Amino acid sequence: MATMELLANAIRAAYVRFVMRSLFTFLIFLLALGVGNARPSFAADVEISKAWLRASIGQSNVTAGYFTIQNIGDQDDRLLKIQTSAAVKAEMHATSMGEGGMMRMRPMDDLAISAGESASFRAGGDHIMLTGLVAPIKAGDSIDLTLTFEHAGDVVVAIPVARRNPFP
Ligand SMILES: [Cu+2]
Repeated sequence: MATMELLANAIRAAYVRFVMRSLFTFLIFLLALGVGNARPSFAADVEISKAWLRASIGQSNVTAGYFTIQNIGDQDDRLLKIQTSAAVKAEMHATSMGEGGMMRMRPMDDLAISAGESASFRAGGDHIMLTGLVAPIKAGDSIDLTLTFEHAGDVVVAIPVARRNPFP
């Protein structure tokens, strides 16, 4: 009798160990799957370079920023949105020569970057416009921008602030 009970207990214990081990393996499998899926399609597909923000002047609550986006992925992408806690609004602006030689700028809906190509916001041309600065931004500061891409997702870049173009 006692032997039968011991045997039953041993079988039950082995069964519980088996289930626990299977669950654990399954969990690890899920984790690996999730990490494997998340890595390659995000962030790694775009590279930001030559980034800088112009220091704001006096109490002005507006300034501009510039950077180059390299699409190192194998699919075309688009920059859709820019956000920062340093300003109420961060927009992409296109600059063009208007009537009478006046420079004009207008908001862009998005910026396309073909696979393997790059696109730039440059001093004197298209730029990022920050309006409603929370506080003046000074040379030497670093401001985080969150760039939202159609495919690469959200990419956070720390952009240095300078008085004049460090990449002429
Ligand atoms: Cu502008």
